[in-house]
Order: sequence, then C-alpha cells, then structure tokens
Amino acid sequence: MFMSEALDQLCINAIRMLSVDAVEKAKSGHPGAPMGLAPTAYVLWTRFLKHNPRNPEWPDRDRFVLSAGHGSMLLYSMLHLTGYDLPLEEIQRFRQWESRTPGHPERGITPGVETTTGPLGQGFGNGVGMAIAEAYLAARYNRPGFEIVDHLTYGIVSDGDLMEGVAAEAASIAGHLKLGKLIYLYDNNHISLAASTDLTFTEDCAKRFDAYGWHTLTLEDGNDVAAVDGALRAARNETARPSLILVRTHIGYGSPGKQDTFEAHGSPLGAEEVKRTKQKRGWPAEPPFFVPQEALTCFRESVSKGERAEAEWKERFSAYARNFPELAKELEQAMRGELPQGWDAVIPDFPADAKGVATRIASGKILNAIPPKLPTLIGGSADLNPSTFTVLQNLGDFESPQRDFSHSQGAAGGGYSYAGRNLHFGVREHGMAASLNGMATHGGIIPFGSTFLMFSDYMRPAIRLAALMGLGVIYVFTHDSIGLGEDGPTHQPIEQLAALRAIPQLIVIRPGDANETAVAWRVAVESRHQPVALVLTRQNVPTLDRSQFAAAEGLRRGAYVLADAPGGKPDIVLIGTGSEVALVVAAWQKLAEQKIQARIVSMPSWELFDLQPRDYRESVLPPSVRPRLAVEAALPQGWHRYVGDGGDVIGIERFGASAPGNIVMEKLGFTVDHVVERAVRLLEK
Ligand SMILES: Cc1ncc(C[n+]2csc(CCOP(=O)(O)OP(=O)(O)O)c2C)c(N)n1
Repeated sequence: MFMSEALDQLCINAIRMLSVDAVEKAKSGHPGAPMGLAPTAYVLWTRFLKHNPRNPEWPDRDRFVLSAGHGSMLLYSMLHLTGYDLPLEEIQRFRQWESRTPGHPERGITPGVETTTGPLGQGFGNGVGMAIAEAYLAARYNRPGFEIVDHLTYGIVSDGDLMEGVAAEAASIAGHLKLGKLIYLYDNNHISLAASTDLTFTEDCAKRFDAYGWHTLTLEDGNDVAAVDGALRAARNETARPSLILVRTHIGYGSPGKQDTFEAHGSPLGAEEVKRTKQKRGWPAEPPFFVPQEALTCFRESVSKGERAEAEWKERFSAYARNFPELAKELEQAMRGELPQGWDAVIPDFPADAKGVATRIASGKILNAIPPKLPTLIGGSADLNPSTFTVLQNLGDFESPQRDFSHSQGAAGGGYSYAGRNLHFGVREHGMAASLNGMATHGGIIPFGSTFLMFSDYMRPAIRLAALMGLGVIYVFTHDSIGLGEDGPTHQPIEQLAALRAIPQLIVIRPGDANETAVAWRVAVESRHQPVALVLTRQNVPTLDRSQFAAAEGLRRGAYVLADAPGGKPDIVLIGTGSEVALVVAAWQKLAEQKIQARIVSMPSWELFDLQPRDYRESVLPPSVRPRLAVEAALPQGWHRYVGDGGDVIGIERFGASAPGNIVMEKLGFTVDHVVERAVRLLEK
C-alpha cells in the first residue's frame, strides 16, 4: 500500500471508530451507516466539498445534506475531524441533554449542520430546494466574469430516503429542472431498519433516476476510494442534470459479527463486538475516541484550504461589489435575511366594499405589489396557480434554459430561465414543501408555496420541520372551508386549521377581509425565523369599512376588538376568524337591535395573540365577560381555551358536503340567525 493509501485508510477508520465509540457510549444510535459510508464521506469532505470549517456561514460554501439523518454520527465525525467548532467532548456527549450532538442532525444546534434530518426523504427534498436557491441567485446576481454565486449541493441518501414518496416528488422536480449542481450519493447497502431490502425495495434505482432525467453512476465497491473520487469528478462535470451516484456499501462494515445485518442499523455494536471490530481493522482497543494524529492533521487541512477558498471568494466578491454595487448590496442584505427599507410601501389598501373580495384574490394583488422591492421572494404552487392567485405576473418562470417551451401553456410571463421567480412545482405538495425548506435554509430567498388548505395534509411533515428549524417559509393555503362549495367534502377542510395550529412555532393566520390579508402578508414576510401559513377564502368576503371598525393593523396582535358594545361594557363577546368575521359583524348588528350589547373580536391568529402580554389579552377577552361565542367554519377543537367554560363555539364536527358554498354554510349553521340564536342562548344560560 502506498503511503497516501495508508493515510486514506487511517482517516476512514478514524471516522468509523469515532462513530462506533460515540454510539457505544450513548448506548443508543446508528453505527451501521457511518461504518459503511466512511470512505464515501472521506472522499467527499476532504477532496470535493468546498467549505470552511471556521465559517460555516460562508454564503458560497457547498451545501451538504445528510438525508439519512439517523447516520448523524457520520456527520458529527466529519464536522469534528475537519475542524468545525465541535470538540471531542461534544462527540462524547452524543445524544445527551443539551449536547451539540443530538440524535439526529438539527440545524441551529450544531455548527455546520445545514438542515434538520431524520424523517426520511425530507433531506432529499431540502437539497433540491438548496439547488433551486443557488440556481436562482446565480442567475439573478452573477455577471460575466463574476460568478459570485457558484456552489454545489451534495447529499447522502439511503434506501429509506429513496423509498419515501417525498423523495420521488423532489427527484422528479430536480430532474425536470435539470439542476446540474445537485449531487447525491446513495448508500446502497441493501439493508434498512427491519429487514434486507429484497423484502421491500427491489426496483432498479439507476433506471428509475435515469427516467427522472438524472445522470446516474453505479459503483460496485464503496470502499474503493479512487472509484468514489472518479464518480464525484464525473458528477461535478455533468452540469445539465442532477447526479445520483449509487454506491454499493456494507452496513456495519468491518464488524465481524454484524456487517451486512440489520442489527448494525440502529443499535450499539456492544462492547465485545466493538473490540473485535477494532481488532479486525487494526485499531487500538483503547482508548475510546482515539484519533491518530496523522489522520487528524490530514482532516484539519480542510481548515487552511477552506480559509483560502473563502478569502479568494471574498476578493472576487469585492471586485463584484466595485462593479455592481447595487446588486452586491441587495445580495448581501438578502443573505443576512434582512428586508430592504420600504419593501412594503407598495402594498395596497382596499376600500370598503359590501360585496367584497375573496381573500385569495386580495392576496394575489398584494403579492404582485411586493416583488419589485423584494427580489428574493420566489415561489409558486402545486399546480393550482389559477386558483390560489400566487402567480407573480410577468416575473419569469423558473425553468432550465435548456428546455424548449415554445408550445407551453400556463406561463407567468417574462421568459423561462433560472432567473424566473415563479416555481412550477406540479402536483407535488410534499416535494414542494420539502424544497421550500431547502430554499429557506440556503439563505437569500424568501420562499412561498401554495395549494388548497385541504392539501396542507400532504405537506405536513415538511411544515413541521420548517417550524422546528425556525425557517421563514410562507404557505398560501386557499379554499379554506366548506365555503368553497361544490367540490365537496374531499376538498373542504375541517380539521386542517386545528392540525396546523397544533404545530408548535408555526404561525397560522386566517384573515377576515382584504385589509387583514394585507397585514397578514406583512407579518409573513417579516417573519424570517418562523413559518407562516396564510389561510384564505375562495369566496368573497366583505371588505370592512375601517372608519367604522378598528384598523386591520390589529391583526398583528392576533386578535383585536373590531367593534365594541357601548361604553366598552359587553354582555357577550363574539369571536370570528376569516369568512366568519362578516357573519359575526352581521350578528352583532342584529343583537344590537334586540338591545344585546356585544363586542366583536376578529381573531385571525391564535399564535400571534398568545404572544401578547396578559393585560392586552384580557383587554380583548375580559375574564369578567364569560359569555363568549367563537364562530369558525372548522373543527372547534382548541377554541375552548379562548371562550372558556362559560362560552360556546359554532364549528363543524362532521365532513362537509357538495353543494354551492352558501348552501353548505347555511346547512351547517353558519347563518346570522343561528349565530344570534346561539348568542341569546348563551346569555340565558
Ligand atoms: C419517515 C420515516 N419513517 C421511518 C423512520 C424510521 N427509520 C429510521 S432509519 C429507517 C430505515 C433505515 O434504512 P436505510 O435508510 O437503508 O438506512 P440504513 O439501515 O442503511 O442505515 C427507518 C425506517 C424515519 N426515520 N423516517
């Protein structure tokens, strides 16, 4: 063996043993994947990945996603060994309380972890989003001779990832978009958690990805360093298609008793087996967490290499900034996640109008007013543009310049290129949501995605991760209730609002009219560290006369008094959200005729309201006024927290029905008379 080959093996074994020892000490974790993948990760991280361990935030670094998040110790080993701020003590505290090495990689906890992974398939989708973000920013900001956005997105994906539907959606998107700077390595080890893959997963993945339009390469031996190197080179040279390198690996490689068995997947090897493994690989049995100095020195070259690469990029960026000061400023600001001054000066005001407008249509108008001031706001829908009103008119369609669109329909206008700001996700809600997360983690982008509220169910796993990561993703969910009408119960959301509200750290906003929708968009764009779901109607709702009712700015506080009883002394509080605000307004007027003093509260967002100080909350919902009636065309679950023991909720505890929206509303109790009747009954109680 040549010296350099011996050093390669030493480094590779260092990755393996560090991972094995950490899992062993934690008495929990997944040693098998890191052991099999060590050579692949070694080649990728030391020879290809453009990164600076001293600055994990460097904007033009290559992105790396470990989609098979259960193999977290592989990533932590790479981060520690190559010199990130992840000392050995943290590796020794793998999976412990408040360590920087949680069970699965979590963005924001460990320097160098780009995205939170663990739910299989999500990371695959995130990487696609990162590559979309790179392509967009490169197309918008690069100038000839100044390629200041120019990096790759790498990922390691597993059998589980490729089995998940979300990966199929994301792969299809990436292949269609010809994202040539996306390179995934597939840990083809024929073993999953509970079985060998001949029981579950027997399709020809190379053919499958070929059919998606990917460039595929098959490696027979994942321990062949030169072959992995060659494949990565070939993948890097392929710029017109994303690449999948199928690497035949062996789970638990080197463990005499557990290699190639599913027992190596998710449990510590056990003290005896660790000893035998180390012996077999010629590794000292003691001490645990041993890293030979030669190996560490080799890995740590990443630091000087990374610092040089970043310094060189900074020089190029300075030259760019001298030539294109405006663009440079814009990009820097976007990468910092800051909003340009006055970005929202252009958002329209809507005049009072009894006939009104659907909040989805108001949203479309608002959305189209913002973009010139906010060039990094990009997004689209899962094939529902004509219904969700999320097209950015004439701002281009995000597509590969290598495709022919001369016969295409459904364009937003403005040309097809990676500078297009309209993303066509196709009927792939889950892939859309996972990509949005990747765009957000990439930085420099304010991503939005849209579909019917009903189909938020198809996005839920990714929405949850956006919330967990604290990403500023915006969801535009239209057709928000039975009020959508004829499409019937399959399309009429009932429990979706409650289900979204159940996700911690997600802000859900269901604005009551066009002007609340405008404020809701402001909140959504300003929310750079929390996802926001805008929940909008298909049907018209009156635009309230704000000279008669309180200003829509009240939406910022989640709930506000829209109109009050004389002297601010209500007998009853009526609470409405979205389309039901108009209903409680009408009921309030009717109650007044019967000399019943009511207050109306518009409550578009529980989450924003919960953030308010107690005295504000009690000023809106006074504890002394026990009769409170909430009206919302959705599952009432959760409302009792706001209406209290003395209150009542008009909601829906069944599926909807197919009929015109106003009829379904009426049949299910959403009429002025019914609201009045229930209010009176509540007062009599
Ligand atoms: C969405 C989702 N479903 C189930 C799991 C539980 N789980 C973790 S790893 C795994 C499968 C492991 O197989 P593979 O992806 O081939 O990884 P390997 O065993 O090769 O490490 C499963 C089912 C998960 N993490 N995410």
